[in-house]
Amino acid sequence: MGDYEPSLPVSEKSNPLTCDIDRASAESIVKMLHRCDVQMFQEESEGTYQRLLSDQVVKTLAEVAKRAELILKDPQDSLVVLSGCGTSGRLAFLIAARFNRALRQLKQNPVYSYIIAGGDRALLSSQEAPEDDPKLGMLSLKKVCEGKKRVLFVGISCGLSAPFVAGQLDFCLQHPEVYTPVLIGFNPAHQARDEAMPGCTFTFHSVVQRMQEHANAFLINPAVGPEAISGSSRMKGGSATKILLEVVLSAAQAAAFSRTPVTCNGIVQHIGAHKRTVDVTYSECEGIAALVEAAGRSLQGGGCVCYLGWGSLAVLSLMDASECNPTFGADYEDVRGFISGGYAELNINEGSLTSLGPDFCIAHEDFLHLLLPRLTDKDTVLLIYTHCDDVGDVLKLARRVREKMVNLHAFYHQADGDTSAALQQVSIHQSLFLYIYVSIYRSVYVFFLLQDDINKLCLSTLNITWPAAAMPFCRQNRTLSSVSVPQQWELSTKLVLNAVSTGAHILKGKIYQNHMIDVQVTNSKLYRRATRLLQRLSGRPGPQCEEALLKAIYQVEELTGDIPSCDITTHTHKARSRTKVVPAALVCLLTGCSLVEAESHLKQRPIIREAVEELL
Ligand code: F1P
Repeated sequence: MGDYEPSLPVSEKSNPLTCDIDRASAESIVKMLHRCDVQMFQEESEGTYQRLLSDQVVKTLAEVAKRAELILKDPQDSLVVLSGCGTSGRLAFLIAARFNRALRQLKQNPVYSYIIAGGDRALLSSQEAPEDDPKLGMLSLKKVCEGKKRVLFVGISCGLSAPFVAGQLDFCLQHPEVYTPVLIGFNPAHQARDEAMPGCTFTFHSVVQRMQEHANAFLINPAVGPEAISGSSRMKGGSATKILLEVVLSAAQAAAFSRTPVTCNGIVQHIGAHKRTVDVTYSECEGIAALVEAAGRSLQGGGCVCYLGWGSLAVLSLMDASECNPTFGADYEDVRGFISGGYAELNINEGSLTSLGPDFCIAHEDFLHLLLPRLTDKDTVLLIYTHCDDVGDVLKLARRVREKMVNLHAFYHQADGDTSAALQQVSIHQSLFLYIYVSIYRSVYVFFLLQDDINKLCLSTLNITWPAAAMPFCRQNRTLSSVSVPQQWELSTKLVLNAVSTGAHILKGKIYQNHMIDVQVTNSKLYRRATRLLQRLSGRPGPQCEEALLKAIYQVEELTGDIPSCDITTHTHKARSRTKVVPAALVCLLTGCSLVEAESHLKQRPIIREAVEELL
């Protein structure tokens, strides 16, 4: 047990800063998350792994930005593809969409494409199994790149572990005349996963080694420290992915269209701006904690949490909600996201997915028809927007919600109100200046009036105020400035929503110390993590833990027939329809009881942390 952590990759280790997060108050949880997120920007010290700001990382970021710049300047038959699984794929979508939008505003053709394992439904729900399929990864890359002569491929796997991404990277390495592969992840290269993959002669580790030897392949793999909840790479892994992609692609766009060459210094500055975003966000610790508490109370009482968002912040809320199922074994109804404008606003490859069922109904209208009639004061509704969104529409929705329930909260981003500071930045003809000044003044005034009405309807309001510079010009800022306002808002929103959903599940008792006990065992990475967790908590040897896990997955008291000889894919497929497998296996290991007894023990004690603690 003692030596199990040193052998783990950074992304799977438990974080000493959060070892008692399961007993912390909402406010302490938020403070711990802040300390963990700050670790992303820690400098490299002797004997430690390279970090976000290490020279080598910054140099590689600059080199990749220059490759992207070449494509932007000569986009004919070229593509930049961003690809990943789970959160990594969702971020690939978010960033590709934003940078394509910026290109369209410049009257350029879009060059960015995204791939997510499991297709577009994985943007909104947990589809963990396709992540294990390297061939599927390779085929989906081939399809997206059909007919292209030059492709910059960015594969993202926070743990340097997803077979889907390994298959794509291997394909790129085999076709260097077309593909330049880039890998983003947050473990040192030697910690890349070295486990055989179905139908492959390579492992993730061997692909990384080949990339290291290849002059035309790039590895961006700073360590960002262990996650606050062990292995929850949606948190820091996701935030750091977002930062890295934005830093590279913003630098490339500025170099291609604003005659601002890519420099290491520019890259360092941009990363520093993201660090400030983290600090500004967590300076509102009390407001975030109020949301964590409200959401926690709802989940504890069997209620749900609904995010109602506008624009790209709504996309982040959809992402956060979709991650609660695999991360905490939550039901899809526990935390749900909705976006103003629905699929038309989301604009995904496969169009509307509403035909897949109610879990894929994501518009505010769907919320009003399907969910609101069922909501009570036990549930929490959170409005998520910025002062650039249609605040009148926010108010309308807030009123509809308040007719039904009181537990309504708001989270919005806004400038610090100093419009003149913003205007000083613009040098234009005076009458036009005056016109803009009056328009801005009027819109700011209207915003404050509407905002005041919204505040009165809400139990709590988290308002993050950002430096005024250029703020009122949000629409223009949705373009190419190196540290654009939407990037700040988005990162800030991601941090807050991750804190809300993680904190709420901690308060619900889903976490023991800083481990997710009720993790879904739906792919090979999660299967291995579950087995390790059982080993750690029970102190029993690995094979015994795996046996207990399999019994819980297959719901049998003895492993008979061909179960032990089946591969992990079969096990994880079976586990998709099962709940509480890891807690049940743990109870069996700790007490020696039967599976039926373990399940009844858990039924009587629905708070998993308490059920486990009682036995430890
Ligand atoms: C991909 C991923 C995570 C998800 C879960 C399963 O991880 O889908 O996004 O939260 O942990 O794995 P990675 O390939 O980016 O390491």
